[in-house]
Amino acid sequence: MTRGGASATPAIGRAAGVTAHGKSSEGRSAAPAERNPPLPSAPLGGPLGTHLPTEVEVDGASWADAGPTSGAMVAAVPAPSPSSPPLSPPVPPPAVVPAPVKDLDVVLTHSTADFDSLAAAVGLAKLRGPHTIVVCPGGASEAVKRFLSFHRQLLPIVPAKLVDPTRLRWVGVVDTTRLEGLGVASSWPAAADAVTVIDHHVGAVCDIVNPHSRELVVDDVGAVATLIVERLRDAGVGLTPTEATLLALAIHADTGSLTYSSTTGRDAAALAWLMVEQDATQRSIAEYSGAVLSTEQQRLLTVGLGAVVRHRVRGFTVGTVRLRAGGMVRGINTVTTDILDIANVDVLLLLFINDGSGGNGSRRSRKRSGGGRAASPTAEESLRHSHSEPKVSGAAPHS
Ligand SMILES: [Mn+2]
Repeated sequence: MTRGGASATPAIGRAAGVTAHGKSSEGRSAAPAERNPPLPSAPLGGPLGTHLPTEVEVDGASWADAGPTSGAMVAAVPAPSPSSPPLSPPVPPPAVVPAPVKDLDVVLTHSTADFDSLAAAVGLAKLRGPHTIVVCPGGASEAVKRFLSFHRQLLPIVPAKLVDPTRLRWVGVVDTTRLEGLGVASSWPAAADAVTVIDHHVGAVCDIVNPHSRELVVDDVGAVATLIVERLRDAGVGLTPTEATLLALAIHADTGSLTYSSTTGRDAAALAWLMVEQDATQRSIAEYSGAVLSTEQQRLLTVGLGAVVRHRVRGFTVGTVRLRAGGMVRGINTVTTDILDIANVDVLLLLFINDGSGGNGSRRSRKRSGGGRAASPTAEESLRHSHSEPKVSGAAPHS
């Protein structure tokens, strides 16, 4: 029997009821329960969720009619008279079944969480309820780390190592449909009772599965945060300024402040709602948004997005693009990652041609090519001195 998405909570409730029965029977009916032989253990042998329907069959109609509480059940069983044949024995409470406690609802970002993934995760957790936590299973981008250094305590973010996967009841995944994007948490969706995947990369194959229930939502909008904002708005959920700002940042980041060709009117409407109806802070948005790309990075990003050629290779969408500049460009890796994210391809091969006509000596420039966003000169300085991190600008996992 396949159980639907609503199975998790009822299953927990049923398990709790069974436990309550066992406890309450200690006083009045402990002795009869001991006299009666236990039922064959077959119906109880399966994992939680599979034994429950069988239990209903064993109990029969009179138990169902008696209601859920143990008191009602005890009262409903007529007292045996000496002449009557023995009743079918009251079913001893299966309180000894060590039902795993499934009480964790978790939303996952993808690895190296960007603003869109983090914001959508925070928003989806808000929709689910205050008990829901957010896990970034593979770290976060530099810009997101900067934002979190000030705002983490206001968001329900929990380190992955503190989560016990056996307790997962529901897992939400945002901004990716690929298991490989979930890093150390890639086994979590299958371990939960239900999974919800929400993404905006149309055409990507979803390999995130769950044996019980999977809800998959993929819609063609500029930012997945837009899909979450629409749900929050429709549900009448009010946001904190931090949440509203984060969601606005996500829409700014993934739509190039509503300029990329992937932008839709829904992105603009969602951003407007965050600014007008909620308390998104414009100053914070300006501080953390895509304005930190240098002019040259912005130019290459715009040119690159328009020049991506798509190829279908063994089920994957491979994008190729050639960019040319008159000298080395700082943070070309950031441009590459942005193109990969926004162009909706699984793999991106980017060829950057340095015409050499620029003023920068190539040796000196190469040393600097590990820099990220241009507006962080201190970070770039430290990169020059600390380590020369190899940058893979040709291919990166889909996110
Ligand atoms: Mn996105």
